[in-house]
Amino acid sequence: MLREVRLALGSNLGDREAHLESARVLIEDSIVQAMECSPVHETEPVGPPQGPYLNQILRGCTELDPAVLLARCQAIECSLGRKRVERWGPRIIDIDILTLGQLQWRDDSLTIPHPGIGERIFVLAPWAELEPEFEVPVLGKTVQQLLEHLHHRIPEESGR
Ligand code: A4P
Ligand code: MG
Repeated sequence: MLREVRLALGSNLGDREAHLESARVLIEDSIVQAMECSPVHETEPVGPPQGPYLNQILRGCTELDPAVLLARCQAIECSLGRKRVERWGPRIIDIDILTLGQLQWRDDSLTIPHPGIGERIFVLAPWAELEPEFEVPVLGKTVQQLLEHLHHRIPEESGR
């Protein structure tokens, strides 16, 4: 079944722009058809102290089912040299699945839509430049509405 897919890329180690570029090439080869990309945003790190991130959102279509999609994303992370050290720690490349059509999915290794969407300015800000009026499944709000909601909350909460 061909479905729309949205992925979030993040990198804060080494040549961040090159890592995003490599990820985009591999994703277009093996996951996403008719891919479109948001602008790249430099963002302050959320989590333990670490360097700033480059973040970008990709959208397109895919035939892959959720488990295969996750496996391909993780294979690409691996092939670019990602090591899983600490949760929320620095990384060469992170590929998160934001949405897959209207699918709502939850098992031990995968939650779709990604549970952090509404809390993450580093996801919502670049996404809003790509498609502000896209209504996020389950959350029932557009990307722009979610971003504005986050901006209006107390600063300490913003981006967590
Ligand atoms: N997993 C469950 N659902 C999903 C999904 N929808 N997409 C599981 C991808 N993976 C999903 O992920 C841990 C496990 O989540 C995976 O094994 C998969 O089975 P991970 O990539 O190993 O660990 P993580 O990325 O450290 O954790 P998590 O919860 O994905 O964190 P985030 O949301 O990715 O945050 N600051 C800035 N400015 N920019 C960033 O991009 N990223 C993070 C990580 C922290 N701070 C950041 C940024
Ligand atoms: Mg992740």
